Amino acid sequence: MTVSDQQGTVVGGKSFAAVAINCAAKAGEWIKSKLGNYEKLDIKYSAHDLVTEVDKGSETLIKRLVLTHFPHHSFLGEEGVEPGPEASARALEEVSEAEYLWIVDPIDGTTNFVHGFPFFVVSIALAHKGEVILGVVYDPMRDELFIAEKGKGAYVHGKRMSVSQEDSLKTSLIATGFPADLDYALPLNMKGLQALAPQVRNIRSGGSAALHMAYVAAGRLSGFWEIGLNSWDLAAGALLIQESGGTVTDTLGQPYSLGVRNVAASNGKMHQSFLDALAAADAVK
Ligand code: 2AM
Ligand code: CA
Repeated sequence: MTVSDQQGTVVGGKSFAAVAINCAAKAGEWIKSKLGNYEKLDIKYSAHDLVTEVDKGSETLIKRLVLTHFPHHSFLGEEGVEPGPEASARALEEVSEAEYLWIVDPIDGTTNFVHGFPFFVVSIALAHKGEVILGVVYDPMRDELFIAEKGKGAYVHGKRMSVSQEDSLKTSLIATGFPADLDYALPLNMKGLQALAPQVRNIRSGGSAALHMAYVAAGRLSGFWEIGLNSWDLAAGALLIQESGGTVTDTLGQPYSLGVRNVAASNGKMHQSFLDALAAADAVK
């Protein structure tokens, strides 16, 4: 590793953060221009799991830009991996030795994109030896860019973010998702939903895990949980929350790592009640 690498920059080049912002902005603008205007829709895993040529194009754009700046870095993108949890785990395993790994969801919220529901983002994270050090989530419809660097805080519109203050379920606004996996993830998530709905202030489900995570970081949601997600849905958002003073674990309460699929993220203050309620409903695993 060169000295300049340790500082997060390359001689004559851009910082990791500058490249991530550039990628997210370019991909986001392009995606927005394609809203209601794409040609091909493919079914990946089931009719609940969609991909368009815009997902693939966005990933290619980001991958090319990242590798132009950092040719020796590794890249893990949603569209480069076969559907299903086993393939995801294998893909993560294959890059587990990477020193620098970019983890990219070219459109998080593809179903929304397909239907024209304006709640989708580009999510870009960089991990160093398995630990996320940079996270960018960009919402092109609202032109909101959420960014965090490890140890340096998290920002939206250039303003420091912090999580919300609710310290009980009954004052909390939480979010979840409805997973595409109908055998395992959806039924488990529904158990949690059934149990939590009467205990919290209310529940939202916007259809983008990465944007829900960004909203927890920004204090707009008290918490978010979902079963059966992938590393690219969570990596950037997890750092946003941690750097905003919140807590990210799996639904069993284990600390966040790239392999987490069942996530519980919150402002930290209601985290234990959140985990306890999910556990009491037998909705954690
Ligand atoms: P996507 O839009 O990138 O597919 C909504 O519940 C969340 O689940 C979204 O972040 C969505 O990401 C993700 N998701 C959709 N299908 C999935 C699948 N088959 N496995 C894991 N996550 C999925
Ligand atoms: Ca996704």
